[in-house]
Amino acid sequence: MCGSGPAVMGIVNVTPDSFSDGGRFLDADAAVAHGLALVEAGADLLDVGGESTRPGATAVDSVEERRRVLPVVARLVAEAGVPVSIDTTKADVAAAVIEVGASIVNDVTAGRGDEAMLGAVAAAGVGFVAMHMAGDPRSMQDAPSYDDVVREVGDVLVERLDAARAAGIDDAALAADPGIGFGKTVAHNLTLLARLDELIARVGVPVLVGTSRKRFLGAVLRDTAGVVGEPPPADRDDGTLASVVWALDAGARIVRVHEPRSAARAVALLSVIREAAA
Ligand code: PMM
Repeated sequence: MCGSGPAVMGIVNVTPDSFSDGGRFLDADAAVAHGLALVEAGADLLDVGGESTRPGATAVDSVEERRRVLPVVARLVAEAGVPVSIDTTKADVAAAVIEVGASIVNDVTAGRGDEAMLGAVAAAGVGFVAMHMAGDPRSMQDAPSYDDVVREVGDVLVERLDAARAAGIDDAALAADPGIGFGKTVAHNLTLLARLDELIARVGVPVLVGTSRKRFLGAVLRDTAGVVGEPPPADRDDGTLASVVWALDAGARIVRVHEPRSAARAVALLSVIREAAA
């Protein structure tokens, strides 16, 4: 699914309740304009979502989810000039959106949420991002617990990638994602980032990392580096950038962000530094 260098995935949430940008792009025109602005700012691909996965979010039925995302994906496929991914856990939503041109399915349940998902992706021959989540968005932050978070997240990802291959998805179409913030404490998220190189070596497919504006950044920044209190999501882009640079340096192939300009510049700069080092 990946080209030669790392790619920046811009986030387009067509939802009333996403943690960072909920309600801002619920209208299709606003969502399309936002997607185009993300590409202008440096996004190499776009990820469109119609159901919030934030902790405690309520589920959306597939009729409403399709109503939100279909017109936005169709127009972005026509106008944005970059691949468009659909962030969904439902096979019928994925199939409908693939019909209008989406070329990647990003599933936060890695195919566990809908037993028809892997078959639908295989039949369409599109890319598939398998993300790790412990539990579901309603319960995942209740009391996350692991003996060794990197090993256990790796075990699940390896199992889901095997299931995807068994369903007929091409190896070259796969990516894996540790699911930062999905059933993890602040310490679990930091450990996953600290040992990202180990996880990347283990899963053997390109790895996508999504830290953008997430709560663990607010928690880490609270009362450090001159920050008093926990900065809200909109004030976490500098923390996001630090984590993006770390993830890229560890070998992440896709970073999923709300603000692609600084991430795209970090990709370019890291590539020049690597060339100078070679
Ligand atoms: N995070 C969110 C939603 N979808 N998909 C992948 N693959 N990885 C993530 O980390 C991820 C995701 C939550 O963030 P948002 O509500 O701002 O989209």
